[in-house]
Amino acid sequence: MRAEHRVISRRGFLALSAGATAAGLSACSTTERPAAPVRIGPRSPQVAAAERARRGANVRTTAVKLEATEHAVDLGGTQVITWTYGGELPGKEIRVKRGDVLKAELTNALRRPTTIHWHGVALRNDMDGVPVVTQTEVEGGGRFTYEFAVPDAGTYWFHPHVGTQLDTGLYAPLIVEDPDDGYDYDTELVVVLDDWLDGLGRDPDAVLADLRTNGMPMGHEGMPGMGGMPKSELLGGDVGDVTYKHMLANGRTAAAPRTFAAKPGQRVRLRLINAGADTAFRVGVPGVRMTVTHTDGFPVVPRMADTVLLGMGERVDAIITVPNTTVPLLALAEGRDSYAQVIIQSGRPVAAAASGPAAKQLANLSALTVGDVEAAEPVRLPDRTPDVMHRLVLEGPGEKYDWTINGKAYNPEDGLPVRQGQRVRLRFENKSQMFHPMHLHGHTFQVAGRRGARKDTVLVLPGTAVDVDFDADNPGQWLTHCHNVYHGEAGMMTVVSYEE
Ligand SMILES: [Cu+2]
Repeated sequence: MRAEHRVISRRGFLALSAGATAAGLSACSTTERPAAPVRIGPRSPQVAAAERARRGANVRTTAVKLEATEHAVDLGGTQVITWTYGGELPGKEIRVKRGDVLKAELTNALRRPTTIHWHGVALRNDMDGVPVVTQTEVEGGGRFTYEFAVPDAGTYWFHPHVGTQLDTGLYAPLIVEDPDDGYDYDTELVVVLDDWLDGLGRDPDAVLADLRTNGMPMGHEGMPGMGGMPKSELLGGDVGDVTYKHMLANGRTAAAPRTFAAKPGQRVRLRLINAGADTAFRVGVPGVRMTVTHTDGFPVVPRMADTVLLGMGERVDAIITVPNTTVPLLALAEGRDSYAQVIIQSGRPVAAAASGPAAKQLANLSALTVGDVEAAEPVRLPDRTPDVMHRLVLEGPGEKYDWTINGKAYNPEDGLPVRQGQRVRLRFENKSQMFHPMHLHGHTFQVAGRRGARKDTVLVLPGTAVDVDFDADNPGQWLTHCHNVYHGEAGMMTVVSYEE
């Protein structure tokens, strides 16, 4: 059966790398076989047609230039050399309006290949930034222009999809405004959260190599007292695989945070983005309740919350009313006894170090998770029985830190076949002892169950299964994977493959 799905479309699916081609083409070189399904590749007419349908008559184009470049950045008293977009950490925010075309010209000034993935955006497949599957990598010194219509408003972000580059400084927010969204707020605060190790004696590639060489001795095999990673009740098991020196909010450590000037009574729309590689964050403002309005860019039935939990890749929008004293917005690295912060200054200045006790208290408050929220009525998927269901059994870590889906490590030639027009259900079944934030490219699914939230990244806790439904309305080849960059690189990725 599987061989039938290994066929490479003659209609322009990208040439695979030499090793992959040998395996893939041998399967379709036998002409006697019955006609095998043909993949709808990134350069197919179906992808072009979907893009035409997204573009209005007088569409506005926003043009930006992005340079991926090695640069020194100041984490707040700690200087590191890392990889950045334009020398800034996070990279400069891109802001467009719903329906705009974004034209982003990437110059790769790194000595290594890279790409950009536009996380969460239902964009044309050939601009999705996945090596082999949607484009060839942009070599060091090379350029690539990403150009696509942005159909949905919301809080998005972008990052590379090559190796462990996500765990460097290559990330930035992409905010898509909807002028008519009707939300009541005065100002916005975009907060990008990150776990940081690069430039402090370890780089992400070395961390992955170490995990691969030595396996995963810590925590996962249930060896309490062996110096393993801590566990979190909220995450249902291990909190991560990697220890980090710093947690960052908008590029700064908790000891030297950024300050956001606000006035008492102002309503602030928080746009929270977890750009971490291995860390879930629990976010809140002590003494101030939040009204959660969006998950992964899409509106939800508003919910009050003390804190919200964000897995890697997830975003939450929430509105707060600024109190008349200066307060920190705290992002606790879930289960790790460390945090990042942004100071919301509406009164007298307060020392950054003063947040410590508040962080401890915040950890004891309730946390809102995606299971608790419902999609807002206008974005609910119509009731429909799925036409196709794919199970994705998530397992790991193997002896050499292998993380697998259905027993296999990532191979871009394998795929979960779907057809345009189908209602598709993915069932993520986590049989490991660590949570996996499972991300689907190019679509915003609905967490199944009663009116579940629309999302593109969903936390799947150990020993649980999560069903997500989406309408197959964006043809192409789309990665679905764990947004723990180490799990993804160690195999926990596969392709949702539109076929003719
Ligand atoms: Cu994972």
